Amino acid sequence: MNDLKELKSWVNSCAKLCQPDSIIWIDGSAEQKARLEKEAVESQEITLLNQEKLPGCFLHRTAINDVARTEHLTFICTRKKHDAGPINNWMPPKVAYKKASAIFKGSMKGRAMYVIPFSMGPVGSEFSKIGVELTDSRYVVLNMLIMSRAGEEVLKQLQKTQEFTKCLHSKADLDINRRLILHFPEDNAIWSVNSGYGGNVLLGKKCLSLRIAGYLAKREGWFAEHMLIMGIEEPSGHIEYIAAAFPSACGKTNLAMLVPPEGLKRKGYRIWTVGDDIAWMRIDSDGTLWAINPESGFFGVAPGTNAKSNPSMLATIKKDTIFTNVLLAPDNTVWWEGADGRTPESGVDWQGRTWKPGMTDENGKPIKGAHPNARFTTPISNCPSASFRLEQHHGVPISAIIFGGRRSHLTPLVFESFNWQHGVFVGATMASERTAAQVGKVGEVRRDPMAMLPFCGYNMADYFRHWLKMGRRMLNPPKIFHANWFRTDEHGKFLWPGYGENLRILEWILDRCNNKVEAVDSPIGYIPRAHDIDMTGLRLPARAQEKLFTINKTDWLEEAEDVKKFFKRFGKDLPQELWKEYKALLRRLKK
Ligand code: GTP
Ligand code: SPV
Ligand code: MN
Repeated sequence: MNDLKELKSWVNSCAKLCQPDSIIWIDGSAEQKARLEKEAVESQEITLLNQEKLPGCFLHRTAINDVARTEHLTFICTRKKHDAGPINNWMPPKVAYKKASAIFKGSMKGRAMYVIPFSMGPVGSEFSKIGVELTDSRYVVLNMLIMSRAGEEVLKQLQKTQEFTKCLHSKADLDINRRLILHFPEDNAIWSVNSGYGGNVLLGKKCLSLRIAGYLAKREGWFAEHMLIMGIEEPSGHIEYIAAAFPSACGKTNLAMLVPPEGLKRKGYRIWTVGDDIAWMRIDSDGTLWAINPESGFFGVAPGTNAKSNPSMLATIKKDTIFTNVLLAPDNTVWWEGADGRTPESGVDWQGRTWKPGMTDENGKPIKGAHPNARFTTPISNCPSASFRLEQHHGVPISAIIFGGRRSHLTPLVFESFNWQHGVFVGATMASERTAAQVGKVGEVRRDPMAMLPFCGYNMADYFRHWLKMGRRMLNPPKIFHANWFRTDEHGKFLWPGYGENLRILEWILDRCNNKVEAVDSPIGYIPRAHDIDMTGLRLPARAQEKLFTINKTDWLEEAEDVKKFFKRFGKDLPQELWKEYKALLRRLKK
């Protein structure tokens, strides 16, 4: 049997660079986890919450300039710049290693280095990939134990497969000026330093499962996507699965565990949550697309999570959960803006300061108790709607793919693409208003193809080509749709109630997949006939439904101009098929 020589020698070389006091291998046992929790409480990395009300729960606060992904400090390091493409930040590997080595040097002094062997996907599944993360943060270890399958069983599997992604992380001194999130797809490696925030440091998540996995997926002929996966069960017991790509903080988690609205209860649907953030999808021998969620936990947005918006998540986070950057209430529980019940009379805010409701800053703006990108890390197995197929190596078959963004104007509630190629165009031309999930100006519309703008580990023109090619390989490709839950009226109010009510739209989508309803032709795709969306029990304000489906040709022509500018950034690399679709759209809009 192989003795994991390569792994051990890599661990040693990293230890030589980072100079930790000790090296601790994470075995995945309950005893070791309890010990780490105890140590992390003692070192004040985390705070023990009210164990009566929140058993197994902890609070963590990040540094105040380390609360979201830092896309401007995230790099794809390929030998050729062209391979990273025009969208990614790029650094030559040699330069990157040299620069980062200087920062990693001695960065773990006085701390332990933890070695976390983890599997993305069920251990041993065809889909799965193994990574090993080295980190000096107990918070990272505790999060990785929730988000991935980690420990000894993974090492056993590694002895068989040999292949793993080398993930090196050090919080160093959390200095934003020396923060780097580096990806080396050609070396199957990730280096992250000077951050302690989620997507920057839980390297199995966006770094491995999207940027590195995407690169592998292109080479090996599969998909690694920023998508939720959910099952919709009809009373007959038949379950249809869908995958949906919405940008960060645009509703994946909420949709993945929706609760059917009152008016549709009579139909007896049941929702099964497979995943809320990442989908790995393969074409099976039956010619259809099958998907797994490589993660085993949710890293969900806290603000706005309440009994109405997401009751399943509320049930999930009652135990075994790590809360990050939320408000600490006087009874040692947690609170955030948009939580249920009464606002606590006081508390400690996400920055560790005394907080009272109604406090304002020097500009008169309310001071928030929780950061807008405050999150919780919680095991999927706690979720009442967790799919019974989570551990199945085969995944679930996908009937529909939904792209979507946060657009207060322009895009209708839902439309369907004419075919796969047009669907790829719809995904490639997606745009969305920025949220608090990444550092930058909230609200600004930016193009975010397939919700992968910050997560594509190679040249995005090749990514589009890969999408087109995969479609040609499928006997039975999923139908592609576009949804927008966020359109507003002239007063800025949401036109659509969203959340559970979104099931009404999913129902139409599935009816379309099963050829049960006709649709109306429009310049941008097929849209529903008004009576085909079941509105039982839902009364929208006058004309809201009409406004939700308005397609304003002038606005769309303006949008097309922006698409053209975006496409031009790829030069001659952009697949001709997408230009063809672009021209066809213009023709339809001008007709
Ligand atoms: P990431 O974890 O960052 O990838 O985000 P996500 O796509 O999983 O987003 P999430 O479901 O956490 O939702 C983000 C925000 O959008 C929350 O504040 C939600 O309350 C809000 N939201 C989700 N679904 C809807 C919806 O259908 N309508 C409206 N108006 N808001 C929604
Ligand atoms: C996102 O930003 O899309 C997230 C959170 O899901 S993070 O893990 O930070 O990427
Ligand atoms: Mn996400």
